[in-house]
Amino acid sequence: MRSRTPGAAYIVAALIGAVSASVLAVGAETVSFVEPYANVDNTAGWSVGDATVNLGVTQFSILGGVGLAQGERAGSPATISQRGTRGLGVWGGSDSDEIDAQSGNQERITLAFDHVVRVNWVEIRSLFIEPGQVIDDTEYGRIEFSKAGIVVHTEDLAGAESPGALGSVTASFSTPVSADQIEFFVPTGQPWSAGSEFAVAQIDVTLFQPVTVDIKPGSDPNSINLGENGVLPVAVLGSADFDVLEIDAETVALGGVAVTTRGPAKAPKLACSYEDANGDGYTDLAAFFSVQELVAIGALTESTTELNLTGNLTDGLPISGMDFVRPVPPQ
Ligand SMILES: [Ca+2]
Ligand SMILES: [Ca+2]
Ligand SMILES: [Ca+2]
Ligand SMILES: [Ca+2]
Repeated sequence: MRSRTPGAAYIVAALIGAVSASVLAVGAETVSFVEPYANVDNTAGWSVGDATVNLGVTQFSILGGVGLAQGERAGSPATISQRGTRGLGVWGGSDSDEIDAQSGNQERITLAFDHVVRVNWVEIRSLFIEPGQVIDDTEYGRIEFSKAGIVVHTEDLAGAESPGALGSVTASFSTPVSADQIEFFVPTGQPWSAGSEFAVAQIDVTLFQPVTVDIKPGSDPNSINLGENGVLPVAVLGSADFDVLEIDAETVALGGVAVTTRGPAKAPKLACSYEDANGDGYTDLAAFFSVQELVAIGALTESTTELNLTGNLTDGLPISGMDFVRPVPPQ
């Protein structure tokens, strides 16, 4: 077996159909809206140090286009502000450098992703202990995580530090939250709404699960006769850290070709099974693909050197892995 985990340039291309030059590390990614900035696609004109700037836009892209940061006030797009020591806010309102909800005009920063990601932790700043609040001296803020438009997790965060300090509050999750949207706001109609304002500092997300793929298990090199009318067996290997039962087999594809089917035409079943393909004691997903389907769409030609396997886990997080192949011309 020769396999390796994919570079993120590949996964970005596979997920959004774009050829991207972005280079993202595999695994968890921190997006930072405070200095030093990270995984923001364009920081031209951004704050230096403690200065507050009006970014002059209502949205911008992050993570090589996988995510979009959006500003909103009272349900309409609003210009985003940014401060090097605090992060994102919505320009205007009671505090131009933060998200607030004065006069019922609720401001909101939304981070929307084009697929489900796992959110590992979130940091917001400027939730201070501030004398003179309505119910007590604490500032509050809410974070809502949603998937396909349904809220799946809510975090209410309260102030922890005195004005003048950083006022940083981090929410981390023992089980990361699977979501495709994160919304930051101060809920209206709460006794503590007035005077509560905060900024979005950083998030840490996992964009996809790298998987180890073995094309033609037990064989290397992975020679494939381009005239072959049969199927190509491919194993996605399980491990102590990865249970292949988490994979939604319906979504698995190799080179863009879905798992082939078998059985009666009226009741076809996916050609896959769970077995220990490499004998290491961990269950693997064995899936079968039609060689001629791979040839027909041009995924497998005489010059192909590797094939990519994609799919989703049952929670929607994408998987990605690849293995090398050695095509043999039809004989
Ligand atoms: Ca504001
Ligand atoms: Ca504040
Ligand atoms: Ca092999
Ligand atoms: Ca195994």
